Amino acid sequence: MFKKILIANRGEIALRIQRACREMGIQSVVVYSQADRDAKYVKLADEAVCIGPAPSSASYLNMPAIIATAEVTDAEAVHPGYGFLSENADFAERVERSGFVFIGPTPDSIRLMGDKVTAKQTMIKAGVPCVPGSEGALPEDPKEAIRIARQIGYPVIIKASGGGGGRGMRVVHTEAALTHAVQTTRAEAQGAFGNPAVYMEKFLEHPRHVEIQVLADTQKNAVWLGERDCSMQRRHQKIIEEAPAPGIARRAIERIGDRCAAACKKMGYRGAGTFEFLYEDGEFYFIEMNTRVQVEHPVTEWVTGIDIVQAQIRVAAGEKLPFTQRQIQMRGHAIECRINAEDPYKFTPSPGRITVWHPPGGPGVRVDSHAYANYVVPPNYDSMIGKIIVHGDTREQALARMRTALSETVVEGIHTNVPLHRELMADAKFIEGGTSIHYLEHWLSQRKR
Ligand code: MV4
Repeated sequence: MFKKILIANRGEIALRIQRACREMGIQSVVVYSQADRDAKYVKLADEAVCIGPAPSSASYLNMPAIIATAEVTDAEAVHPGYGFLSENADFAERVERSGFVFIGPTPDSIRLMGDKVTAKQTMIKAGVPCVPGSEGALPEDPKEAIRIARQIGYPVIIKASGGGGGRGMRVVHTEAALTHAVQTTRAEAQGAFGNPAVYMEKFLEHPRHVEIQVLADTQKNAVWLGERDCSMQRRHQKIIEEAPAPGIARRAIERIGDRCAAACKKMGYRGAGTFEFLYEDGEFYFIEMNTRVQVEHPVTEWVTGIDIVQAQIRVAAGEKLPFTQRQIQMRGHAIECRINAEDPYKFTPSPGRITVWHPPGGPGVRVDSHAYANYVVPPNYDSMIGKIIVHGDTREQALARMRTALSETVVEGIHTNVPLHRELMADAKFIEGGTSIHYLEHWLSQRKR
């Protein structure tokens, strides 16, 4: 096992990774920007190195500074967390070329899944069901696009192969609008991703976002750890996630989970990963694969009892997965609320000093946060300051525990979305379960105040 790991991230996930290291008896080094000097994980770290000024481009995205820090501190491996460089194949490659272990998949896997056209082709070959659409990238000839769209049926969606996570997409409802939409998406894709390739899919109008967590080792073992329902989102930012997905038959989930694990084996995938699906009318359709640990990993940890961050570290060190699929049992129900420093009505960021900080506690409550009283939320990064995760024997118990947890939560000095979460935990449709990806935005447009 590694003696020392460098954590190339900030915020709650830096603290989460640090805790995993400590429990495993591994020393950790954190890198931080000038804006994060007073962060909790910096104070708690075995070693901390300032790598640059506040803008991420000069610090958390500064590859030479991060690799140089690994060198001077004698770290053996680099954990990238989520966001920042976590899905940057060139970074993974530079880490490995410099003689360190990248705690994540191989650069080739990251590249394969980062290109959405090759990702989809890989999944089709591996027997993972995908949204009907163009086989590969759309050809230049507009007549071809028209032919494919007729075959699929309108509405269709044009997506940039270099995009993902909601960037570079356009819905098309009529043939009259198709050629222009393809052209514009291509031009935008070239500008934003340096890759003009686009592809076409049938546009699903009211799907849920259901994802499968996987873990794979370097000995071709792969397992899936159940699903998460992440449909409660606004502008592609998830705010509530839960496991299991309410109202979906276990047989259907098992079938898709087994396909995901089989695909990992076929690809020679290593590490943690997430297969994102749209779920509509009883069917799953693969859209993208994420090759990192995700924000919402705790809900899976709680229903499976598996520490995903520790597992990432173990498989990166070459250890075999310590469990087989049969040994993985799902128990109870977990819900996560992301706490953001933002106006709960207008969603404008609300950085600044947290004057009062009372996180919740009690049975079945976990709080992953780097915040504390007097902590100053910097304006330079994502507004998420923590996550409240609850577990119960049933969804009803988990909901009750989340309501209690949110009622105990006090954050003063900045605005947070805690009031929004309180309202949603009392919403009849959310309580019923199974709302689509459009529910929150629709709900917000009808909301009083
Ligand atoms: C779609 C779709 C409907 N039909 N693809 C948005 C993020 C990116 N991961 C894929 N996305 C979508 N792809 C087809 N064929 C609707 C979305 C979508 C969405 C997906 C997941 C979570 C939230 C979403 C919000 C708007 C649109």
